[in-house]
Amino acid sequence: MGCGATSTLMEVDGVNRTKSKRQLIGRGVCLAAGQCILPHKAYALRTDYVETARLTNFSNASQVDFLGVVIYGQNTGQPPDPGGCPVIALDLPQLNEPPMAEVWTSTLPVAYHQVEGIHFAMNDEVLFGSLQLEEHPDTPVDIITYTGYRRLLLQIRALGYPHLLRVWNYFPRINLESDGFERYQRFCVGRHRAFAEGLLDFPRALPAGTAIGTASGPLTIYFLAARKSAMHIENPRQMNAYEYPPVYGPCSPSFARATLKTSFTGGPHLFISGTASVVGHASQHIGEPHCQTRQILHNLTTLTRHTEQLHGFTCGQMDRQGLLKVYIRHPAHLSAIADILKQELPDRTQILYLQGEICRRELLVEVEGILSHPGHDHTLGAAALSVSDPRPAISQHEQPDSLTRA
Ligand code: 3EB
Repeated sequence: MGCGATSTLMEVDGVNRTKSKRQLIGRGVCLAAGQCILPHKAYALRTDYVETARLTNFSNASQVDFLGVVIYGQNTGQPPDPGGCPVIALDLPQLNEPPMAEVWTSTLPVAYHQVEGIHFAMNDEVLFGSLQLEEHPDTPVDIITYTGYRRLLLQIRALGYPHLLRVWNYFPRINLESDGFERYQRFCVGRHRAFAEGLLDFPRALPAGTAIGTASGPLTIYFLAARKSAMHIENPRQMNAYEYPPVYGPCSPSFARATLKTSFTGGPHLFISGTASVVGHASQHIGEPHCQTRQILHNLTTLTRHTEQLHGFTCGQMDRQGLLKVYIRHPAHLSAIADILKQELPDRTQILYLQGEICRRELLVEVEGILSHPGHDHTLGAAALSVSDPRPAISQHEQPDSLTRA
C-alpha cells in the first residue's frame, strides 16, 4: 500500500516534507481493482472503514492523499507500507468480519513529516499524527505519558496546528494495579500534567478522547489537530470527566465528551469520545452488558441532541456518515451488544467491533463515533444515533455511499 501517490521531496517552512503529486492527477482514490473513493468535492478529512484485504493493493495511482491508516489485531500480516503516512497497528482483535482498517484521507494536498518519534500528515486545515511510547520497567507509565504528551503538544504548536480535536490512547494491562494505582490512573496523571502545562485554554479546550487497553504493544497515541479552533462539548447526563471526584484516581481524566468541527472544507464533523455506561460519574449496570449498551445509547442520544441544540445543527437526511467503534471487554458479549445496536441504530451506521479493555474494570463496553455529513455545511448526521429513529437493521459491513465499485 502506498499512502498518497508518487512522492517527491519539497521544502516547506524549512521542514523537509514528502509531498505527493496527487493534485496533478485529479480526484478519487482506488483502494484496489474495482473499488474507488470518488469524492464529489474537496474535503479536508474523511474517515472510512476499508477491508484490510483491499489495503494491500492500495494503488500507486492513488489520487486522494492518505492522512493515516489504523489496523487492528495481531493477524494483520505484513503491515502496509506506510509510504510516508502514519500507520497505527493496535492489538485489539476485531470481533466482526471482514477485517477492516480505519483509513483517513484528504483531497487537499498532504505533507508528511516526522520529528521526535512523532509521525505527522497534514494539509491546510488538519494534522493527523501518531506516536508510540515504549515502556521501561523502571519508568512508571505516568512519566512516559507525560513526556510523550509534552512532545506532542510542543510539536503541534510548532507546526501550526495548536488546536487538539481528538486523541486516541491505547496501552496494555490498563486495569493492572501496581503500587496502589491502576495503570490507567497513572496514565491520567501524566496526561493531566502535560495538558495542564501545555494545552492552551485548559481544561475548556480538552480534546475528545478514548483510552482503551490493548492485548499487547507500546503505549500508542494517535490524534487530530487543527489550525483553527473547534467546539468542545460535554454531556448533560454525565459529569465532565475532568471534574470527576478523586475516588477514580489522583488526577481526573483529561477529555471532553465530544468535539465539533464545523469549519473543515467538505463538511462538519462531530468527534464523539469513548462513551460508557456512566451517568453522573458513576458506572451503571455492573455485570450487565445488555443494560450497559442501552445506557450508552441513551448517553449518545443526549449528547447529539445537546450538540444540535447548542449549535443549531439540523439532522439532515441520508448521505451523512456515521462511523462507530465498539470496544468489548469479553468477546462472549458480542452478540448481545451487537443485537441492540442493530435494532436501535440506522442501517447506514458502520460499526467496528473490537476486543479491548475499558478503563474501569466494571465497564464491559464502550462506544465512540464520528458523525459527518460529507458535502454539506452546517448539517450533521446527529440523528444517526437517535434511538427513537425507527429504521431497521444495521449493516456492519456496508461500504459508505461513495465507496463504489467501478
Ligand atoms: C468515562 O466516561 C469512561 O480517559 O480518555 C472514556 C473516554 C473513558 C475516554 C479517557 C475514558 C477516556 O469516564 C472512560
